[in-house]
Amino acid sequence: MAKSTTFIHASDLHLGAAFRGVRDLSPVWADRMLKSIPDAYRQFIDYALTESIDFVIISGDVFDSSHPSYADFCLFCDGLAKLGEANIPVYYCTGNHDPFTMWIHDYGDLPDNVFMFDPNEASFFVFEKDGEPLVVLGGRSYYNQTWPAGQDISEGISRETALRESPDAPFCVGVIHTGLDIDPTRSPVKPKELLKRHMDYWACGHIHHVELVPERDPSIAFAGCIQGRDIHETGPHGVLKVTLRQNMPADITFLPTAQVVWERIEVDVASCTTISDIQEAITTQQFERNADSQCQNMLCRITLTGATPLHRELSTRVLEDLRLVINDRYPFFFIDAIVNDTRAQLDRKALEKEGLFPAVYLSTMAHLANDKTEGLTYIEQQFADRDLPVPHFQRHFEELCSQAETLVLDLLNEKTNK
Ligand SMILES: [Mn+2]
Repeated sequence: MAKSTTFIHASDLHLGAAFRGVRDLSPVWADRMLKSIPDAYRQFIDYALTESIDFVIISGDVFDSSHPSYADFCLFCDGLAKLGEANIPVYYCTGNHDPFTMWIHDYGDLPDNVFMFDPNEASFFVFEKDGEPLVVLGGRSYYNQTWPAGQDISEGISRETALRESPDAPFCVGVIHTGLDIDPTRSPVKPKELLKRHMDYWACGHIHHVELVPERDPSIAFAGCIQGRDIHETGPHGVLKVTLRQNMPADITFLPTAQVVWERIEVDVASCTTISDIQEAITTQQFERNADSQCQNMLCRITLTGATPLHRELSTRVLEDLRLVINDRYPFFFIDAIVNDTRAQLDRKALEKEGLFPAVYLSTMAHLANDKTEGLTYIEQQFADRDLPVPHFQRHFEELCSQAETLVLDLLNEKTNK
């Protein structure tokens, strides 16, 4: 009979992460954020207890700091002990945020059901079910906060080495904390190299969103963090429930754990004629986005876009009032900032017809945007003349030209309207 195994792959719990910045805006939401990581962790443990799994993998960065608080250590251990009572083993590697040297000796031992991979070399554990070996897990922990350049964290972990531990085990799983080829600063590994090792699944940590490689029939997976910590970690966050069956692709299901979801929302206000229309447009978009997010609490940053006659009305004061009014109305949503990226409505045809300065400016810009090489050379020369490093703007050249044109026309327009 074909064998199978089901486990939960979690990573990047970041217990103890501080939510700096939110407290200045709202103590209520700062408290909600502080509770969000412990609650996301409890949700992950609940899944592990209720989803009929064989074991749990945690691929590093359990703690946000290399010196976690004793309270966070106890929180971690309480969850692990619950898994222990249910006979669920946990296979765990440390990451760059919670390296092996820093906390392991100070606070006490982890419960007996927890197996930590060695930071000095590849190490292996065998998971047995009904008295027979089912999975060999091979992994390596971070020893320090940095991984030595030129050393391969996955070295020595392959189907071949894993099966030396237990030749009859049908499944082999790797556990590492790595930037893969996405973040070359953290123990990078080429995906091609990992795929050559013929493991059934690589449970990876470090990238804070779900990433499956290759996209079809993935055997390398990042579970992402369990709770987004700031506006750079938008969207749902959770853990992966993975089922491996012999000669079948891995079956991977996302289980949400985030208690608050961060979102960036662009709201096109071109059709709004009053500030209260804008308020309604923002609220509509908030509800639409929330419907997809599998999480009630949503912290969002709004960017207003589009050409609108209200462009000049949207002062910092008005935007702040708008933010406070909307935040007061819906207790489950919070806007941390409203960014004004709208532009004035300009009648380009009329400007060109007038033949005054704006017309000359528009034709110069059209010429510049058409000849990318000349434009780039000119801009690079301007940076060089000022001894400034040249930023990587080549790919965004057209976008920058359009933004520059809008900005200048806006400024001209403001001057003439004063
Ligand atoms: Mn991390």
